[in-house]
This record gives sequence, C-alpha cells and structure tokens, in this order.
Amino acid sequence: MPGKGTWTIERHFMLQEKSHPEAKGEFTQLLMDIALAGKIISREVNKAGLVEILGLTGEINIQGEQVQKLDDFANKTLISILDRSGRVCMLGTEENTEAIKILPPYTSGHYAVSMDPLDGSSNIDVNVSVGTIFSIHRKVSKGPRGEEADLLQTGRKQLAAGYIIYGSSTMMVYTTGNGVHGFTLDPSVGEFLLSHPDIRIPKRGNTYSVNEGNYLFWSEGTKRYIKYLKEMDNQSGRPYTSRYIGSLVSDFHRNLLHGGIFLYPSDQKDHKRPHGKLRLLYEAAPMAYIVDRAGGYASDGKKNILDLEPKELHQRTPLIVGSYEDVKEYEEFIAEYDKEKK
Ligand code: AHM
Ligand code: MG
Repeated sequence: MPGKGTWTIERHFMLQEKSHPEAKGEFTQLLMDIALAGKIISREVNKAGLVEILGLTGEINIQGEQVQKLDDFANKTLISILDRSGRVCMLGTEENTEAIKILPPYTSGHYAVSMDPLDGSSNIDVNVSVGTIFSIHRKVSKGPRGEEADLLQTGRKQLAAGYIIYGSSTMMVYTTGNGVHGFTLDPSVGEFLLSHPDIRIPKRGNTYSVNEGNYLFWSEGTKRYIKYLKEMDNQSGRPYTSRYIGSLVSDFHRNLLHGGIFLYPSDQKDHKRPHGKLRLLYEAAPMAYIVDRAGGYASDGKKNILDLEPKELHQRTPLIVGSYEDVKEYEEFIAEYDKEKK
C-alpha cells in the first residue's frame, strides 16, 4: 500500500476495482459521485453558522422528525448527483417517504443506493460532528428500470458501504468487502487522501456508547449488561468508560478506531420505540457491513444485522455494534435474561 498523503481515493477505488476483472468502471464512478457529494456537503457544513443554513425548514419528514435545512441540502445534493449519473436505478433516502426510481430522460444504472444524507442532524446547531451514510446493492430486478426490491436486500448482499464524517476534519471511510479504508479530505487540494489504510477494530474495547436516559425503557438483559460494564473487574478492563455523542457516525467512528460497543436497543412494549430508533437500510446495515469487514460485529440483540430481511424502506431495528467480543457478550445477556415467554 502506498504512503499516506499522496494516495487519492480515486486511485484507491480503481485499485479495488482491479480485483473484479468484469467491472467496467461504473461502480468506481458511483463511489466517486458519492465522494463528490461528500465534499460539497462538507463545504456547506463548515460554513454553517456564517450563512443562513442552520435551523429548520418547517417540514416534518417520514420519520416524524423536523427537517433541518442542512439535512435538506445534503439530501438534495446527493439525489441530484446520483439521479442523473446513469449508474443508479433506485435511491432510498431517510428523508424521502418513497424510494426514487430513476426514470427517463435519465439513464438507469446497475446499482441501488440507500443513504442517510445527514445523520445526527439534531446536533448541527451545536457544532457536533455529523455524517453521511451510504450502502450500495446490485440491481436484482429484471425490468429495464429499478424496483423497490433492489433496495430491500439484506446487508450481506451489499457491494459497498461507507460514511463521510464531518468532524474536526472530513473523512470518508468505506469498504467494498476487501478491508475498510479511511481517507481524510485535504481542503487545500480538494481531495480525499488515504490516511487510515486497512482499519481493524480491536476485538474488545473498554468504551460503551448508549443513551442512558432511556434506561427505564430497556429490557432486563440490556439493564443487566450496562450494569455489568460498570462493575469493577481488572482482568476484563471493567468498569468501561462511557462516551455518547448522540451522532451515530461519530460514536461508530470512535469505536471503530479504538474499540468499544454502541447500543441503540428497542424499548420494552408500551414505549415509543418498540423496534429501536435506527433504520435498517440507511444506518444499521451499512455500519454492520463496515464493522464486519473490520473484524467486528453488529447485532439486533439476537441476530447478525447483515442477515435481517428488510420488509420496508424505513424499517427500524435495534442496533448493537462494535468490538466482536463485546457485542457477542451483549447477545449472551439477552439470551439469558430476555427469554421470550412461551
Ligand atoms: P437522525 O438520522 O434523525 O439524525 O437520527 C439518528 C441519530 C443517530 O445519529 C444517533 O445515534 C441517534 O439518533 C441518537 O438518538 P438519541 O438522541 O435518541 O440518543
Ligand atoms: Mg440517521
């Protein structure tokens, strides 16, 4: 692998493509389109506060949340770059109720893209890092144009997944199945340059990330697990440190580099999030693919996220993701304490 600082993301995409002799460059171009959108969104995020882009649009999205102006900007930027690229047949975005089918006059391509254009956007006004998450599947429907089925595929069938984090620097982290690689945007040359080749997540961490304000709503298994992490045990590194930003991309990125576990479990019934908060297609599945390729694991508490069958675009799932041994240990608590009543 060449040295840091001179290896552009485009060269890296092309190198990865060489391991697929059948590839014709369309896939590399699609990744380049996403990187371009990331640079444009990064520019706008960095100006927030100076220009009139902070605050709400006044609309409510399909998730029932208020749409921030920057959410809207990120969503429109991605759509307008991808829908006329000729490389995409279907687009699913957290901000749009319906999937976007690429129709004439635009050419329909061979890939379906799911995305969360600006994750963590409730943090924008206070200058906390936010991010764009994306996931790419191959078109599987037979017709000339895409169908929703092209988006509703398991995480295991992803061809690529990644995120762009708009933090103290802007980074793009992606995998096409062959390692997880991180690139830092050098704003002086406008290029993502290789900074974190072949990221591996430690098998075990000593950090947990969860919104503990939801404690009352957790299952017995989750309550016991978090209590266990706070108990003293020098051998296994407990008590763990707590770090929760409330921006999935940021919490995930930290744990990917240093190890740890992120949890967004479901609420017990009668509370507002019986299926968790995070969306399977736009948030959980891409993060699950990335962490899997880096040696970690993602679970809904019982099953690998990569094996969950999506039934609808905006489906939610509990998400527990991070260091392999930590997530497996959480599953053991769930198996022990959350046995379903017969
Ligand atoms: P969003 O896609 O509307 O921004 O919501 C997702 C965000 C994640 O980034 C984060 O992990 C989670 O919501 C935080 O939720 P909470 O504020 O309930 O802890
Ligand atoms: Mg989100």
